[in-house]
Amino acid sequence: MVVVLVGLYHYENFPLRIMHPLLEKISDIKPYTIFFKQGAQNRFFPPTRQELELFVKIITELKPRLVGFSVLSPFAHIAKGLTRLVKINFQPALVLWGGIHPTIAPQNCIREADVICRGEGEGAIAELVEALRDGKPYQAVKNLWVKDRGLIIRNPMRPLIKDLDAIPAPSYNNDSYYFIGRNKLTRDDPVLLQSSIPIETSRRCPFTCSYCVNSILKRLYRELGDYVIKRSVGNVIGEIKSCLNLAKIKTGCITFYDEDFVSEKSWLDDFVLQYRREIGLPFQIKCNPNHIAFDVLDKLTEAGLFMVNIGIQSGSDYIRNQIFHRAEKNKEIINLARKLASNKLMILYDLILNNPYETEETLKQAIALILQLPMGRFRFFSLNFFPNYPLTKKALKDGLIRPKGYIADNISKNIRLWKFIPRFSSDKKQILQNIIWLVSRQHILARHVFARKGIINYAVFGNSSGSRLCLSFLNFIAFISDRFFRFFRNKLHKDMNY
Ligand code: B12
Ligand code: SF4
Repeated sequence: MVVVLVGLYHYENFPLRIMHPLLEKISDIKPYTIFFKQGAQNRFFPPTRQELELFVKIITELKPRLVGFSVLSPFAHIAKGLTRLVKINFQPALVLWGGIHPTIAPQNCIREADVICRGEGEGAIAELVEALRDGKPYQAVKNLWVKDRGLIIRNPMRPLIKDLDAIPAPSYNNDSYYFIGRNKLTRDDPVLLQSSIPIETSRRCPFTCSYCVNSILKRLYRELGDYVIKRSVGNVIGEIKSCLNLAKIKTGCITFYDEDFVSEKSWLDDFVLQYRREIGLPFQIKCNPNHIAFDVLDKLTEAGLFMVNIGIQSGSDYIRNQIFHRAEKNKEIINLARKLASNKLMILYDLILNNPYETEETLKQAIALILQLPMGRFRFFSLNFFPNYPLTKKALKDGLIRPKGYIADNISKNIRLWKFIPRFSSDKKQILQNIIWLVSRQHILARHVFARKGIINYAVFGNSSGSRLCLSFLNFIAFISDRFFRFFRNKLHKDMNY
């Protein structure tokens, strides 16, 4: 029996790369995975006609009994379109949606698919395919919601996986993978040509930021087992080694995608020892500024840590603590960043803009914070409101977003929403955001020319007509430099035809 899994806009896709080898182990099941398009630096282009035709061609050739989509909220609209294509072109296929979007917004998703999976998918998909293969009923499989003769059967959730070592590691270079993108179909795994190997050593995160899925999952999974779990160090090292052994890999480093890499101290001690001895490649991690001890950082630096991604998210303690439900203060962020710089580590700062809760005052605090931070790269995210997140509920209650304005379909239709783009405007908040973009994006120029000469402080914090004029000048510079860089970037992406 053929099963086709479909991933959207991300070739790396851990969940499908784990589920695919898991399905391979089940007798008489032949899985294929279509990785449908790749996002490019926070930009997601709609599918082209050729790409949709390629998708249909694969589905009609493979004739699957089950097509399982992995769906994040921003791509629900794309999943809906592809589901329709499956239904039109190969009717016998049962369509299953799994992933974060069906987990947090099941009511919306069951309208589109025959079956949805809430929460972890490994156990549920294995039971579902076995039932389909044997012609047995699947209506009672835990974690699944099933449409059955006009009714929706909502099954309870199963316990969380206790032992991550017991499930397959993500698989690469598989003969049954298809990659659709840039109007072409390729069979060679593009992830193996990247300069970095993506690795995840754990699931989930102990925190509950109001704009993050953990705030929902922690509640949903309350009775179902340990929330944050880690693979054993040996298992992780084994995965890295097998990736390194794959012929095509031209890797220079490892990227650990864990939401909070440093969550377990004894695990880290063991990791440092084994990683240094057996792998030794430079690696990067993400961490919560409030959650990493300096001695841990020293050990990781010795083991090869070269870059740390920290979430600042706002320059205001009030927004960060009260609105985003994150505990750290500016003081702690500055201390951590200085420690990272003193360890000679590269820093990648994350900042969320276009947040309706920010005020002129809090945006000025962000500029003051950025000017105190050691040099680093910044990534800007435009705040998006995902279904049922605590921040979304609050913003709806506070009248800052409209019930129809934030839904996932709209998110995916508006590709620009993902990026913060400086706009020429006389609105003071927009101007201050443009200056934040200028100070951090063009960190070096801004630091060495504008900040050193006190121009930024004069423009942002002064109250004279001279400072207002200066602010307008910086606003103009931000706008022009964005247009300048965007012209070349767009040209590059157009040429690459994502
Ligand atoms: C790591 C990560 C990334 C990595 C991905 C690395 C990789 N190699 O896959 C990077 C940095 C590239 C990334 C990018 C993005 N991410 Co991200 N990311 C995560 C993170 C932290 C972990 C995801 C993960 O790998 N979990 C481990 C896997 C095994 O678990 P899982 O994905 O939940 O899958 C399980 C179940 O959901 C289910 N399942 C999943 N798919 C399917 C399919 C079927 C058929 C079935 C039955 C079950 C099933 O079974 C899986 C195994 O049990 C999550 C936060 C989180 N805790 O989910 C955010 C998260 C998924 N990201 C998010 C976002 C918004 C993005 C971006 C759009 C950000 C951007 N602006 O660019 C892009 C989109 C990329 C894309 N097209 O997928 C949001 C999605 C919000 C939402 N409501 O959908 C999340 C939830 C964070 C948040 N803000 O809440 N991300
Ligand atoms: S620290 Fe990061 S991963 Fe953890 S809840 Fe907050 S935003 Fe989500």
